[in-house]
Amino acid sequence: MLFDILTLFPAMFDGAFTDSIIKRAVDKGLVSVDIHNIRDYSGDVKHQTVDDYPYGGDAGMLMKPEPLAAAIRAAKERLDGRNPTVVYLTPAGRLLNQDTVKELSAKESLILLCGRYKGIDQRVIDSYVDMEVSIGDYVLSGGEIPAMAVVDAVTRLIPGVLSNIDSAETDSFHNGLLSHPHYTRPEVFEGIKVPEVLISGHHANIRGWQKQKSLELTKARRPDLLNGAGID
Ligand code: 6GU
Repeated sequence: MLFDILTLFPAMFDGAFTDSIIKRAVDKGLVSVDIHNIRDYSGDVKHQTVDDYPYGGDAGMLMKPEPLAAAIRAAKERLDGRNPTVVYLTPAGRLLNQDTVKELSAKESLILLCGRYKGIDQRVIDSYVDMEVSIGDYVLSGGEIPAMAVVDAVTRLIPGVLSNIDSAETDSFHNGLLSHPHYTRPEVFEGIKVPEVLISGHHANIRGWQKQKSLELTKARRPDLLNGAGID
């Protein structure tokens, strides 16, 4: 998977992918992450202007269309033959969930467009963007943190990235449910004992307990997920 990230704040990505799993994926050549500054495509050599006032007189600034279009065209040239999908990170986008992450992980390459200010000119969305994605119902200052979330979540699903130890199988959402509670040593911590079944050595009972806890937790916290998991 090739990620090409277009942003006005490339420095925000410094250190973002030096975490063990993403770094290992990059080192193994399973993914590559390329960061580009949209300002480099402003064409306005003197001022490098990338924003302007909105028509209609709303408060705040918008990202101008020309630098964005030039930055996307350049990214498409870099990814020529790799069939890039252009994803614009915006609170107005489709809410990112594990199904969308799976869909994105099947692509050959992704161009992640990070917005700032009040957003971008609609014509860029209409002409250049394939998918709009939001990471939740709250407002962030820009698409950079959402782009990092997309890179992380998508990379984890690329074959060969996760070892058995960090297997996706015990992750929340893997089977559409939240993960059951987890325990490690010591057996008694601040007077609280690890559930007996987990130290019983009885694998069928352990699996049964985990499944039941996973269902209970999902029912209590995220009942909306149960329909998606085919359980009521
Ligand atoms: Cl993708 N962008 C911004 N600016 N805020 C968000 C978001 C995206 N997703 C949730 N909040």
